[in-house]
Amino acid sequence: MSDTKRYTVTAALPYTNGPVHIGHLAGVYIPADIYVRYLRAKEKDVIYICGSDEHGVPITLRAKKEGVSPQEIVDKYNTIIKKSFQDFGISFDNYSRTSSKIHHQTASDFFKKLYDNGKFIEETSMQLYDAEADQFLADRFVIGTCPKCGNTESYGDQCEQCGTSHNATDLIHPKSAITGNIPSLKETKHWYLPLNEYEDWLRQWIVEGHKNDWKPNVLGQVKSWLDDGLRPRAVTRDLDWGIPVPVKGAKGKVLYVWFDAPIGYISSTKEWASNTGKDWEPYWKDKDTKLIHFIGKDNIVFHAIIFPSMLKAEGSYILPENVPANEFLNLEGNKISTSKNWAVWLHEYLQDFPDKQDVLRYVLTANAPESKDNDFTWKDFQARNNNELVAILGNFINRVTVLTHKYYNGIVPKKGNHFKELDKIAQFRNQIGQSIENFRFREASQELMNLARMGNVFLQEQEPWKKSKEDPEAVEGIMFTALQIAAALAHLSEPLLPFTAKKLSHILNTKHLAWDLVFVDQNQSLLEEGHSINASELLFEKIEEESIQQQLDKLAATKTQNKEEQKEIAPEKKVISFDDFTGMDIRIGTILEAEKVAKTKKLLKLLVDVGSDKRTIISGIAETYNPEKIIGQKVCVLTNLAPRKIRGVESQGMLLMTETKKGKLSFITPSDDDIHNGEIVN
Ligand code: B3M
Ligand code: ZN
Repeated sequence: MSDTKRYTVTAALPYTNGPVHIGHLAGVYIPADIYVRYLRAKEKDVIYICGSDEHGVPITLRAKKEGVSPQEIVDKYNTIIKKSFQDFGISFDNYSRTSSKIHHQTASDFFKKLYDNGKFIEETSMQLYDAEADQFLADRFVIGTCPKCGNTESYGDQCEQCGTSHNATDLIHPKSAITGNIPSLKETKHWYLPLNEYEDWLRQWIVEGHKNDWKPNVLGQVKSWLDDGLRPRAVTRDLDWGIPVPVKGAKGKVLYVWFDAPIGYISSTKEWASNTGKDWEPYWKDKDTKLIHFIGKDNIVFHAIIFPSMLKAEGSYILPENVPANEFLNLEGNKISTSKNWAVWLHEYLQDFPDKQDVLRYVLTANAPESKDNDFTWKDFQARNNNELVAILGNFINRVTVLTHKYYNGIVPKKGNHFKELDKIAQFRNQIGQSIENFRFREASQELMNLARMGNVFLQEQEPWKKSKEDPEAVEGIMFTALQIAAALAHLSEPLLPFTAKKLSHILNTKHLAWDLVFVDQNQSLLEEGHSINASELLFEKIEEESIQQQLDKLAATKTQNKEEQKEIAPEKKVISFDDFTGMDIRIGTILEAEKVAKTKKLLKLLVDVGSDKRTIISGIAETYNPEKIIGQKVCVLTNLAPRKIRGVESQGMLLMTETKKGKLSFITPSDDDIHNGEIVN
């Protein structure tokens, strides 16, 4: 750390498809903020870069859902996100937007340079297409089974369950997220980054070069992708929301969001430089600069594999020094979900607890998902506040300041005896610093708390309140020491608890001190004899049952609402015998032909191959499925249902379907492709 000239620290650009929640904070923005605040205290040249990620399918989908334009969506959430970060004290040097002009220009130029230098493969191929929506299906527009882990809700570009990044055509049983249709294939041209050509280099750089300093969860993922082998990845899309592909013959095409978004770090740096009159280039091109990306675990592949390959292909940039990714935070035992509103939203937290930024910071740091997924509970939030912030840190400061006013009218007394606790201040400083440098923020938060604990134990052992009459000189030395510990807490808490540090500095009437100067020895004190402190104030207050209950009630209401939105579970039917069941002949079939039944809304006439024969079945699925889309669909058929005439046509069986509350139907299909027509379901 000592000889590093400069740091460029980035935090993942949040998608502007919703507000920021505690999962984002714990995973990315708080750890990055602690890290840069620490570097600033170390008087390093550091910039903290972020901005809104305003392209990509998540934005388009949200716009469709709310019935407004993508621009309206990004404007709305960019404003909410930016303000909540500010109010929460996340100290970005620059917060930009990927819809900005400077970003469009930077991303365009980047693509153009790679294109001109022959770094892409141009290829026309068959891609998933939703005819009804008139839309190619990539990324989050398509959902299907992950070829690697079997998760049935994988996106086209990435499976959130196993983290694998893939091409949309790799999905098993793909389905359009827009219409629910089974996609067809249509030809289209795209530009691909041949990741396979970077495989050896990546292995060398990461697996060999960073085996000791990258977090095990990051290295593990990277190794597994490299072992599976990398393939060319399309970096363009057929969409109308995004940055137009800046080459001939690319009308209607935009850059893939994961191509443009990380370039957003560069454009945000450029914006910062032009606002501050600085030069952006050393922050991205000087090899004495350390580039550090703070991200969540679902972003690892993009920051450890794809973006570095892009930077390498471009040629003039430095590579990330580290990619400290966190795991996920759950909320009260369930996965945080924007669409299910299962989250603690930052802007709402700030409304409910307007002066408690540091409480949330502390709880999310002390319980950060650094090496495994973790759970946030409101009970734990309350306990950490009441038992640690109030009872340990707040209590120590309160005792010191109240006694200083009582005994000395707020004036720092003489030093007197040199207590060993004074020497520990520098040790604590070093330990907290080491933990932060190693991205162990939980540990740092506990060491800070241990420093306050040491202060409490010291006072408890020395009992100045018992000696104030008979040994005033000893009490001076004790209080002097306690005041130094309090001042050390004011300085060393700044990265972790910036609001508290500010308040405490005000109470102690002391100014910011560089990190390395936080120590006490024979020649230096943090608060000199004769220095006067300000009136004592409480740093933290107890959080009562009532406000915790309010938060729990809010979550309970969300749960109830989500349940109501799902279909109520139908009551169980009456018991049948085993023979009743085996009497039903259910088998696998494939739809060969489908056409609408004239003058009906719901009915399709199907020809289904059930192995033994091909038969006509009339099925009420026309409101969910277009006839041309379901040719080739595998289905389950009840084949021995007595034939019935429907609209003049004999129906010789029934398709098994499930239906959502909203009336959307879905076929029951075998999960393996090598199940053949005629095979029995039992
Ligand atoms: N917008 C964050 C996400 O997955 C994504 C990060 C971009 S960082 C360049 O929500
Ligand atoms: Zn998967």
